[in-house]
Amino acid sequence: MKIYINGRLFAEKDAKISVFDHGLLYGDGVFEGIRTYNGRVFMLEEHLHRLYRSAKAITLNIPLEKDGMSKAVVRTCKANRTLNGYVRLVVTRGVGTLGLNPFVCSKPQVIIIAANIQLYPKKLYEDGLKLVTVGTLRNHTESVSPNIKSLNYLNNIMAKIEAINAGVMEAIMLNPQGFVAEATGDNIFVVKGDRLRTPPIWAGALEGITRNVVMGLAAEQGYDVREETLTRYDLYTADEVFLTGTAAEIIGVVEIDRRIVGKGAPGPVTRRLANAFRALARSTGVPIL
Ligand code: PXG
Repeated sequence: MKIYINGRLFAEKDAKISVFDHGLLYGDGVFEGIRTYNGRVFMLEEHLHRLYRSAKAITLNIPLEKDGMSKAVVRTCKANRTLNGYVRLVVTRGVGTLGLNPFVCSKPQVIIIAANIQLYPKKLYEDGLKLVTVGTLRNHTESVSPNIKSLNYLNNIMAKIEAINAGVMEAIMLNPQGFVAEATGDNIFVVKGDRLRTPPIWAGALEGITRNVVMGLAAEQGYDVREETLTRYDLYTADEVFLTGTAAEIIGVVEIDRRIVGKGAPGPVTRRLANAFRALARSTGVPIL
């Protein structure tokens, strides 16, 4: 595998970053996870917009314009023939001292890894996911905004640990007001009849790119799609619940806190949207070759 670091492609064994990089020392940096389908980078522009917004929010100056970054992503995918894969784009604060001050760091490091991913097992999509709501709250918007896709994912990792300890794979995180925010690396949707609801951004959800695509597809298909504050009660009493994210795409939820969701299998709305999403993903994006 060839890894991009600051404009150069390195063999995997030579792709190295300093132990004084604040990305490592403090989780000081931002990232994106992007998919390639059928030789195209899916929603690249949207991912880059979010990356630059995250960077701006933490006063990190990315040493490349968006256009240059777009070319770097495509170049890395091409070098690895990542035609159906996963791209991790990371920008760290760079090399600094053993102190928090980010302004002493030399210059941000840009890292791009293009991998041929292992998808979630097919069975998970057929059977659906079991979830629990956990005690770890999503970050308060004025602590670290959930809209910053930062390299510090401890908030989400703590929630994931709780879920795994409870015997399921994924957690639902609530915000400090007790409303549903999102899963640890996915957004959440609730279906009731022909109504689709997802928590608003202010409630602690990352503005997921898959979320936005799914909201558009669902509206096109005639569903009444809206952002709405959701409580655990809304989840327990939904016809269907599903998660959306770059890695998972769309995945049905069949159990939450030991309550069976709907009929206990991924429902028809979930399946219909998942099919529409896959069709779109296969046919759009920035070409790699
Ligand atoms: N919420 C959080 C906290 C996320 O990190 C999403 C929602 C979904 O957003 P997108 O834009 O992907 O629809 C994310 C995205 C990984 C991985 O390797 C995580 C994400 C994306 C890609 C890979 O765990 N998180």
